[in-house]
Amino acid sequence: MTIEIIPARLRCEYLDNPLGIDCREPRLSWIGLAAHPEQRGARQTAYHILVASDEATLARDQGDLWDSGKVHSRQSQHIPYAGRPLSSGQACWWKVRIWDAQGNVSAFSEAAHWEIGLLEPSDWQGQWIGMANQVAKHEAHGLQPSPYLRTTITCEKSVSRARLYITARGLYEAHLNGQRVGNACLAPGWTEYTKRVQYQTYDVTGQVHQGENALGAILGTGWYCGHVGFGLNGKQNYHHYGTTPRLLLQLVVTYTDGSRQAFVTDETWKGTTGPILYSDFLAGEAYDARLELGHWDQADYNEGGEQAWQPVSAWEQDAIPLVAQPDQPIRATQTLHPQGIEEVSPGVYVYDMGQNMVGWVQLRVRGEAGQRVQLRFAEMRSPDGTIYTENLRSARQTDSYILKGSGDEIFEPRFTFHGFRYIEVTGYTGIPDLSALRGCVVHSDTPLSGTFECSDPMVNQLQKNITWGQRGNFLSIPTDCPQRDERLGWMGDAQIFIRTACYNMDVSAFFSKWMQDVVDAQAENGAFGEVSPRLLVQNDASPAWGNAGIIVPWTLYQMYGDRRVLERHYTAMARWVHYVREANPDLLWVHKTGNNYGDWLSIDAETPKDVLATAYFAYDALLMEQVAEALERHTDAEQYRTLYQEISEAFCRAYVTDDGRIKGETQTCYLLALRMGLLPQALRPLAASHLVEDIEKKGWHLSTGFVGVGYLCPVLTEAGYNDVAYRLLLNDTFPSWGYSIKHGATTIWERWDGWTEERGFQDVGMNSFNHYSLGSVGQWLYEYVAGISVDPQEPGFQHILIRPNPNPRLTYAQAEFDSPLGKIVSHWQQHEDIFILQVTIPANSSALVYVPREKGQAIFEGGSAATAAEGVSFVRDEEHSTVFDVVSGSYTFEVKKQK
Ligand code: RAM
Repeated sequence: MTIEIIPARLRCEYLDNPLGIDCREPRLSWIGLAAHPEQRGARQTAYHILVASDEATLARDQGDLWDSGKVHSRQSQHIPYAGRPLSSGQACWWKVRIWDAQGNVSAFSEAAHWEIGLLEPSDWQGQWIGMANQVAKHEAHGLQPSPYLRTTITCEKSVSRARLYITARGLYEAHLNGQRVGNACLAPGWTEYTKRVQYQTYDVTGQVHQGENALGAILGTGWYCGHVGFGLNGKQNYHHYGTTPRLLLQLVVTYTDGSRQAFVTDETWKGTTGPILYSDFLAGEAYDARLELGHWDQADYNEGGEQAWQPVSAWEQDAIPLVAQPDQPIRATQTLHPQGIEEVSPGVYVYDMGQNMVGWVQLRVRGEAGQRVQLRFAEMRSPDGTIYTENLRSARQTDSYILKGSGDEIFEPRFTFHGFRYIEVTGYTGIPDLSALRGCVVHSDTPLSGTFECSDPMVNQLQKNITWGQRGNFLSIPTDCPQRDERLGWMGDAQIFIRTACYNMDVSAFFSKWMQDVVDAQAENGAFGEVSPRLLVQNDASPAWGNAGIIVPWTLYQMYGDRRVLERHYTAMARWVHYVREANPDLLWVHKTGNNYGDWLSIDAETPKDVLATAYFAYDALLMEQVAEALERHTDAEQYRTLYQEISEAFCRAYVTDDGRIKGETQTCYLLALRMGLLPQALRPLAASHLVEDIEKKGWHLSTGFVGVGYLCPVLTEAGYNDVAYRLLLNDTFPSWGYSIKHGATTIWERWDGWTEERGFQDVGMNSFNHYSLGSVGQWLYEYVAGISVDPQEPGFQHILIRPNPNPRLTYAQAEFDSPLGKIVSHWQQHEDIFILQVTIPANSSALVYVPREKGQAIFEGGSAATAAEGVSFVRDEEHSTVFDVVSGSYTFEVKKQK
C-alpha cells in the first residue's frame, strides 16, 4: 500500500524555525499533504515526533530531548512539546512522521528547528547604554540625533555558533563587522513598555570570527521617546516612556571546543552622534551625509577620528521583563516603482506611487556636498496637483537628505515610516526621473494567506484596498492609521476587522502578541483600554472597543484552533465582563461607557449608544459562554449563558417593540440585534425587513459606521436578503465602498465621506485615507460570497463549511485560503445553463458543502450523480441548496439548470 498523507510545513508557535523563543512548552504544528493530488479522504490517524538537541542526532532518528512515540491522534496543530525541560539557548531540531487511515506510515518530514532565547532575567549580563547627555543636549521639539554605539571584542578561539540577543528602549539597528544584522525594521517593536520589552535573537555565526570583531548599533527614538499620537492643542506627544534611547545586547559565542563566551553592552562602549540628525515616526528623518562616520562598524576603525567617540552612559537592568518577540518582525517586503511624476511648480516635483502605501522611499541622487533634497509625503493631492497634507495634522512626514557630494548617493531612512501615495521632491539638482525614487513597503511580515477574486473589477479593487489597508496598518500592533499624528492601537477597529485580517494574512502570531498588549493595558478595575498599548487615550474603554479583549482571543481560537490563548487570558476576559456587569445591574450597559463612540462615523444615522452598548454586553456573555465551554469550565459557561439570556431579555424589554422595531431604528440597531441573536425567533424576520426598509429608504444605501459595517452584508445574507447585500457591495454612489473606488481609492478610507464630489475633503481634523475598519466587509467576501468558513464547533478548520451565496450580478467568485490545515478553495462560476462549484478541502479535514440549486435541479460531481461520488455523502436538502458531507480532496459540483 502506498502512503496517502505526508507531513509538511512544520511550525513552532506559528513561526517557521523561530530563533530565541521564550516558551518552555512550545506548540508544534504541521499540515498533512495528500500524497496524490487526486486522492480523497487522506487523513492522519497517528503521529510520531522526535526532538533532538542537534541536527546529527535527529538525522539518526533519535530524539534525545523528546520522543513522543506513536500517538494515535488526528491532531496536527498545537501539540505541546513534552520532553526534557528546555533551558536558555537550547537548540531543538525536530521532525514528525504520520500514519494514514490504512495504517501506512510516512517517511519522517524534513527537519525543522527552534531555539530557546534567554529565559531568566539573570541570563542578561549587560547594562543598558546610550548617549543620554549628548542627544538630550541637541534635542529640539522632541527631535534628537541618533546615537551610534560601538565596541570591539576579541574571540579567542574559532567560532562554531554565535547568537545576538538584542533590544532597545527606542529602536535599534545592529551592526557586526561592517554589516547590518538581520533585516528587521523598527525593532524591537511596540509593547506596553512599562510592562514588557521585546528582544530579538539573530544567528550571527557567519558574521563573527576568531580575532577582533566590531559590534555596534544605531538607535532611534521610535515609540519609546519619539513622537507618537496626537499633538493636538500643543500637547506633548513624545517622551511617552523615556527621554533618550538605550540599547541592551548580548552576543553569545560558542567556540568549536564547546566553550562559550558572552559579550555585552556596558560602560566600556563608546558612542557618538553622526549623520542622522533625527529620525522620528511623525516628523520623518533628517540625514546629513557629510557627517557619516565611515567604517564605524568595523574593527580597524579609529575612534579618535573626525568625530570624537565618548564613553556611553550606562544603567543597570530593572524589573521590567524582557520577552522574546513572539511574532514576525516588521520588514520591507516589497518595492514599488513610481507611476508618474509631475513638476507642479518650478523645481517642485510630485511623484505618484500609484498606490497608497506605508513605509518610505529610497532616494537616488547626485550633486554637490551640502545640497539638501527634501521629500514630503501625502496620501492625496489638491486639485492643483500639489500634495495635500492638511489631514496629517501635526505629523510632518518629511525626510531630508544633505548630500556629501560623492557621485551616486542613496538615501533610505531608518527609524521612521510614512503613509503616502504621493511624494513631493524639492532641492533636486537637474530633472529627477522615475528612477530617482522607489517605494519600500514596510509592515509586520505576516504571510499572505488568502485571495479573493470575482468577475467584478470594482470588487477586486475593493479586495486589494482591504489588503493594502491591512498591510499598512499592521506594524507591530494593529494601528488605526499610518499617516497622521495618531497611529494608535484602537481596539474597536481591530475587533471589527480581525476576521477579515485572518483570511488575508496569517495573523495568528501577530494578534497573539497584541492580545498580550491588550491585557497589559487592562486596568486594575478590569477595564480594557480604548487603545492598546494605552497611550494618550488613558480612559477605560467604550462599548465595541473594550470588547476586543473578548473578540480577539475568541477569533484566534476559531480561526487557528488556539486554545492556549483562551487559557492564558481567561481571567482577564472574565474580569472585563465582570467590570461591565458590576456597573450595570439592570443589564443595560449605560454606565462605564468610556468615550462612548457608538457606531463611529456612520452616515446620518445615530445609533443610540445604549442600544449598541447593551448588544455588545450580550455578545460578551455569548462568547464567554463558548470560551468557558471550550475550556471545560462548565459552571462558568452556565452562568454566562444565563447572563446572555438575561441581557437579551433586558434588551428586548427596553428597546424592542412588538413588531420588531428597535429604538433608534438605524441599520446598525437591527444588525446588532440580529447578529448578536437578541430577538425572539418570531421577531427576527420583522427586524430584518425593517433593516431592508431603511436601506431602501436611503435609495439602497448603507448608513453604518465602523461597528455596523462589519455585520451588514453577513446579516443580510443570513436573513434571506443576499440580493440586497450584493446591491450594497456593487453600489458606487455615495455612501458605498464603490464610491471611494470610483474616485481613485487604493486603500480603505476612514470615512465614507473622506472626499465627496459636493464638498471635497472632509474635516482636516480627522480624515485618514488608510484605515481598515470599513474594510471589514472582506469577511463577507470570503465567508458568504465564496463561502469558506470554519465550523464553529471544530475550530481551526478541522471541519469546514463551504457555503457560497452566488448572485446573478457575478459570473464567478473564487477564494483560496491557507488554513491551519492547508489550502481551502471555493470557486464558483455560472453560465446560462450551468452552475459549477469547485472545492478543495485539505487533507486531515472534512467539510459540509452547500451546493446552491433550485428545486428539481440535479447535482453532478465529476460527471456522475453527486450522491454516488467518492468521498461525498448526501446530508439533506434545504430550500435553496443541497448539503453534502465531503472528505478531503478536490471536487467539481455541477448543477444543470432547466431551460
Ligand atoms: C479615531 C479613529 C480611530 C477610532 C477612534 C474612535 O481616532 O477613527 O480609528 O477608533 O477615532
